[in-house]
Amino acid sequence: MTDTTHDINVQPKDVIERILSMELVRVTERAAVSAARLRGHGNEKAADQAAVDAMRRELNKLPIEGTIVIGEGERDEAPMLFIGEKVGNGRGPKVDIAVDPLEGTTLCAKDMPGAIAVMAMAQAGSLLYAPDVYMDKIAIGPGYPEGVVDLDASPTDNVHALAKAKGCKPHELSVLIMDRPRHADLIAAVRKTGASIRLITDGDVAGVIFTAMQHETGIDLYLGIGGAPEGVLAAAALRCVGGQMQGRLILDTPEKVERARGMGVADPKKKYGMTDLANGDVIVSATGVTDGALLTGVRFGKDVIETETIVYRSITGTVRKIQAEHREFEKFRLD
Ligand code: VTB
Ligand code: MG
Ligand code: MG
Repeated sequence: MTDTTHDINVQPKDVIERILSMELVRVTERAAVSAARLRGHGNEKAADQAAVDAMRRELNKLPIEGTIVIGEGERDEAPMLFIGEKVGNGRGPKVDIAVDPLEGTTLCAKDMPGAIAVMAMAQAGSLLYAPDVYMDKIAIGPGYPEGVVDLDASPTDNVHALAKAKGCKPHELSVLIMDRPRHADLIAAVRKTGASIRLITDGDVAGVIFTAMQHETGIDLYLGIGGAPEGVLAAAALRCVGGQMQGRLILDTPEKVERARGMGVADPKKKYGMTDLANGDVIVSATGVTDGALLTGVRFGKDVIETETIVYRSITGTVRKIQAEHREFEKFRLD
């Protein structure tokens, strides 16, 4: 590969074939179309299963020796592309793969905004190998001094520090938080600063990415606890566009600590920076299932299926939106 790099931390030998970007687009397109057929049918599991099956089938066509390092887990009893599963045809580079075939199963089942099919790929050993537990996260978009916010600072301090760095008042900032009872104290603390809060019911991969699209979304800061797989996927995307993110696994039972240890997590309290979560040359692809601020959902026409996909590549910082019209429907059949 001879691509110039905008990321000085990545060595040429660690660059993965850029042609794989297009292959990832195909994978998330097909997962999204399969899930979207079950959009609005009130059945999370069926939609998730359809996305998983389509994603696995497409992944296994790729010229890679892939390992799923971030997959579905026991937490939501999802039908899994499980952690450790080998994917690809085995004739290509060794890569780590993080997937969420249907990020926002409830959003899809209820046809609410923001369901996506998403995956990331990087050279083997580059993505955090973590169990499907919760993760405490903080994220901001590009353009701020390193360390301006910190996972271990109070929400109050973070809001004030960010406002100062942006040159505005706290009440001019907008913070995105998942609407959960576990965030009652966090929400109260942020409200006290005067900042605005956008609550989302689900979908914090996009929620984190929104901080890097401030001019479109209005979101300055992401705070709170969501899934760890979603944390790694979001970090991978944020790596490509700049921004800052930190995360900490929530290993609140001895059993979770053990599980994480088995996957190489020596320090259960470790605070992960963005490159601890996703390192090296990362490619991320996401296709809209339902309409959302990041992506338009799948459209089923009489003779055409339309999809919208965003694909990120860290080594060059290139972001592409790919609008596709599919006229061969056979490729979406799952049998
Ligand atoms: C989180 C979040 C995801 O599901 O995993 C959430 O990261 C589940 O959290 O974006 P709860 O157990 O609190 O419902 C999503 O919202 C969608 O997968
Ligand atoms: Mg999922
Ligand atoms: Mg998810």
